[in-house]
Amino acid sequence: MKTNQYLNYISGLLFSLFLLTLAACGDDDSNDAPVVINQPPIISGLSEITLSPGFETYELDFANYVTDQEGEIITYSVVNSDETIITINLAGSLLSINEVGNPGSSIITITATDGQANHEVSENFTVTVEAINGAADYTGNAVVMYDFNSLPQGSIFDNSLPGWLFEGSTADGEYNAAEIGSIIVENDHLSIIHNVDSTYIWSEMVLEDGNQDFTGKKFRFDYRFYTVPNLNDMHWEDEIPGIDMQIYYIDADWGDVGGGQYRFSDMKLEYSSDWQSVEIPLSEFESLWENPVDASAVGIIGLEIWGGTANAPISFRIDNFGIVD
Ligand SMILES: [Ca+2]
Ligand SMILES: [Ca+2]
Repeated sequence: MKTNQYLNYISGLLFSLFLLTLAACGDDDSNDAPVVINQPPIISGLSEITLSPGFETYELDFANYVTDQEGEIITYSVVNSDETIITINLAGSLLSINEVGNPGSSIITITATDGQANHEVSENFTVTVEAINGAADYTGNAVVMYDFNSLPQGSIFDNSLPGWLFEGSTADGEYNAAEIGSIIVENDHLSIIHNVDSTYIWSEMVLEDGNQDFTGKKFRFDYRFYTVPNLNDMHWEDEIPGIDMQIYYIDADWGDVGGGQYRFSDMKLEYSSDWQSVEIPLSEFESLWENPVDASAVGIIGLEIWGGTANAPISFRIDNFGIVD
């Protein structure tokens, strides 16, 4: 080898070494042993969820929607935007969505991480709880029937219902509708929540045509989601404030003829996420304020609620309220 050839050979060798050094220092994946970068988890496939009333609990396993390149252990956290619509629990990757009882939408934000720095990824999805529909319209022969259809939504203290008279009071006799729990016209039925200490709601339906003969007929209504504290068959006007409700009927002059009352504590209603019907013959009612039980001249029918506290509210829905054959 001549000197020039030798020098060329050496410089070529050095240049090759230089290139190798460059390759080893860079991220160029042309290298035979590419450097693998740990990737954050990927969330995919989550979509909007629509739930019908009465779903109680809906479960979703995030493990089905989150992958990680390295298969590392993923930890999850969630945020729920509206706890008046749903509440949530997270156990590992399993999310439980719990019914509150109100219609509407809440946004859930899931965050997943594989534990590496800056590897938290988030995704939102919306959970919609559909509005609760009233009971099917009553198809029997009704002589007085309030189905609450086609009424404006909102509190009955703000929205007058035709023929209905509503009052509320605290135990000391002061009237303040805003403090008397709520009876809401909601999507063709009434939603009743009574959660204020020592108050009552008195609602009377004054029949347009005066006294009518309801002999042999029945009081009826549909109910759903009925929850109450222990009924104790006492009125707040008694010495100990009590918790109960009653339906009643009376003549237009409150005692000329007579009437009757029937307390919910005697109906022994069960909680139900479906609509249930109650029908009670007027002849089976008890005496109302010492008046004789008599349905031959009825001018007023009513629903009265007393009791319920913030911690133990009376809560239920009611529809198709009236007198039927
Ligand atoms: Ca990873
Ligand atoms: Ca209805």
